[in-house]
Amino acid sequence: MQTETFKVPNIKCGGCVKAIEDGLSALPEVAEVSASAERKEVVVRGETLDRRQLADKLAELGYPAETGAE
Ligand SMILES: [Cu+2]
Repeated sequence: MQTETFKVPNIKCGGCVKAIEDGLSALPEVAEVSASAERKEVVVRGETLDRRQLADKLAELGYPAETGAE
């Protein structure tokens, strides 16, 4: 299992958390998504994750990740 963590500054509330968790969970390679409004962080687990694809999806959902945060 692979883990990718993203810093996402504009997670503001539970609605944002749900939108991100639902949006990323829709990707077939994603097994688990945990978003936190408190930490402004999204943790994704799955097999063969493509970090760029996940970042693109976050941006598409309206929650762009900070670049450079590995
Ligand atoms: Cu929100």
